Amino acid sequence: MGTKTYAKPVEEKAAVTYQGLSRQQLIEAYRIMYTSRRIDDREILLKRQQKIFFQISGAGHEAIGAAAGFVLKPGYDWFYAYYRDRALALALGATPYQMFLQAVGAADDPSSGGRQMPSHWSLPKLNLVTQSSPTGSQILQAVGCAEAGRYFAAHPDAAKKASGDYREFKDVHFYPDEVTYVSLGDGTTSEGEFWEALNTASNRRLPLVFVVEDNQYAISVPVEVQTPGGNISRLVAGFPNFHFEEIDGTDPVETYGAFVRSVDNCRRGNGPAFIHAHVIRPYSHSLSDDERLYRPEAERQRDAARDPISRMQMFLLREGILDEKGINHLEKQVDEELQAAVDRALEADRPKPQTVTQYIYSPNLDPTSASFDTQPVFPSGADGKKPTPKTMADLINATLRDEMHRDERIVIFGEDVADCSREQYLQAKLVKGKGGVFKLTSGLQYEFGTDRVFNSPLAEANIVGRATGMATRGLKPVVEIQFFDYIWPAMMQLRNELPLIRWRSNNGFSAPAVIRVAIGGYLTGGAIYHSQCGESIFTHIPGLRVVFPSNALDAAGLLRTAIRSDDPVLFLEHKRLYRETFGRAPYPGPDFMVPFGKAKIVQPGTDVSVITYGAVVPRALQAVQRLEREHGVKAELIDLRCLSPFDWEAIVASVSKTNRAVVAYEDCLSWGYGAEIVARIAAELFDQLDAPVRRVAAKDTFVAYQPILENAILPQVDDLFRAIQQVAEY
Ligand SMILES: Cc1ncc(C[n+]2csc(CCOP(=O)(O)OP(=O)(O)O)c2C)c(N)n1
Ligand SMILES: [Mg+2]
Repeated sequence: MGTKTYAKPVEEKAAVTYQGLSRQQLIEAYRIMYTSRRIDDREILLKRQQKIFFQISGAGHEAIGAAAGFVLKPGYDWFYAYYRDRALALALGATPYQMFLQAVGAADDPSSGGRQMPSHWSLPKLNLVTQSSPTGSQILQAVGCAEAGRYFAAHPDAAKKASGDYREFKDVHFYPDEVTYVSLGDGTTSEGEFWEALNTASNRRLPLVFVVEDNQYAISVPVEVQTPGGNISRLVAGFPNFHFEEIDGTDPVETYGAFVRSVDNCRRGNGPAFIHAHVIRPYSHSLSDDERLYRPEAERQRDAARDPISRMQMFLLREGILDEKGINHLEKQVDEELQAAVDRALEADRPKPQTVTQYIYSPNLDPTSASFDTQPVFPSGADGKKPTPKTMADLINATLRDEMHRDERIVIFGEDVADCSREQYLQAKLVKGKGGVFKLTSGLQYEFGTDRVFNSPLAEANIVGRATGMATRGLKPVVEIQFFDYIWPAMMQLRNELPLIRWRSNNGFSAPAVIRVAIGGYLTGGAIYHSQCGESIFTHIPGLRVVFPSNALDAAGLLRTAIRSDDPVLFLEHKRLYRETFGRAPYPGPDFMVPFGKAKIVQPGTDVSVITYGAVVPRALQAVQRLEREHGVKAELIDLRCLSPFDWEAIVASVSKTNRAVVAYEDCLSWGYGAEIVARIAAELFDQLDAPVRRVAAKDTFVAYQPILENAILPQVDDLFRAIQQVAEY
């Protein structure tokens, strides 16, 4: 281990340091490592006694945490630490008691209030950011976190508090030379998001330390199955701008040296670092795994010989840093502390069942409230004439522009959203710039600069993962997914990360980012992969607000609400409506907002309620107008505008009046968004109904290219007309 000074007499050794670590620090390192291991042992016992419900250990990985803890600063640097980083959490300041509180699922578990498994760290004061269980989903968020620190350093005013929106509840702190730590296992390097993160860290030279804790196994799968050639260092060596280290991660002294060099490199702004630490996994993967099923005894013995706890103990003895008595004393102290912590945790209050819905959304800012309900202020037109109506695309662009002026925390990125990544072309006025495939972000990079509006790599998880990390730090990313059809690579982030940050950390962290997505069909030629809907997949996710405007004015008002809100929002923009004549409006001014969860009565009526949203709204309007003309049926047309939350009260009011309902949507009929509305109507308004509730939606197939097929698949005016008529006349 470390510098070989053991031949020297004891007196001389007092002054000797070990790669810069003092003898006192080495004792401290041992205390942390031993504590970490003993917590695992205690938890294993507790699990066997059925006093806790899950256990995963940091055994074999302790030296990394102890070493990193001497180099990185809690509350200053940022930490995305995976489940084997118990020693790191201790080194940063987490207490054994806090860990046992999580293990028993106590109300006062500071990481999650009993919501997450043990070893899923979240301690806001330490900048230890809430972790989840999917392997690898932390890495892109760490990239976003590092980017946020850099952004605030360049835009310090953006960090200031402001009232009237999410900023009131989102304190920002940053340091110009801060570093973000992210760790993962050898198996996790197989996840695509790992490579997407390397890409951006490298390209942007981010102050980010990747730590791969290579224990040779991902549950039962050995490293050579994950990593061609068996060594991740060799594979990543080609990434530019990195500082690389490959070390024995069971040796705290060697590991410390690697961290000193890596972190120094990051703090100087040279770029990211990659520490590949070879460690061991002396216990099975978790208590649900028995490694003897796939690892022979001899291999396990080889690992055991490298156990960092016993090696460190031997090292301290050999170096004369602690004698046997000293070691025994330290261990006894730790064991007593742990016993007391376990006893207290077992007695601690458990969470109350009625708290389960707390912190799904911001407890501070309610986007359905009256403060988000403001009146439009239209410009006066030239020569006293009415102002020119603008398209939905125009108004979204104008809203983004005004909000960017108002709030310097807003950054915009995505595929093709910049005017021109080679900004010298823009500066020399050689090109006009692109600004999005639908031009929704046109001119924004030109006006606000490349650090506020920029292109991402062609990688959707990259976009959403980074946005999540940025939003956790207090930025307001308003990112774009170019086509809904391609949102799926980001699904892990959208289903398991962004909307869960607040709930799973028991309000310790939040990530109110806005994801704008171009959605929908009726494009004549859009075909399978440029026409998809699928909003119900996202309204099924608690914690995510889902908005789907049908016209320019609502789009402007709802987008502003989305941006100022304290919750993550999926903002669905129908491509067919971007430039439609239907629903154009003059710009409603820089403070116009539409609250979430408030439907709009597009046309009042008494005979049947038609509940819909998005591009079906103009089609349903045609149908109900024709129905009135030809049959004298007065249908009430309701545009939900916001899908989660949705305006149940408006539906109740309407159906109580008409006693009949049709629910229409563009997506496939079965399991679609309308199913929930119809179920609620059936359950709660049964007594009011004079006819069965009908759904009108797409056929349960894919959207085809040939317009004859597309028309047959997507719901048309005629389909709506017939269904509404039948229900009205039932
Ligand atoms: C995305 C995802 N797939 C599968 C799992 C189940 N799982 C949990 S840990 C693990 C192995 C991780 O191995 P590695 O990255 O080497 O970390 P180690 O546990 O060895 O430290 C697997 C497959 C998961 N949590 N997340
Ligand atoms: Mg592993």
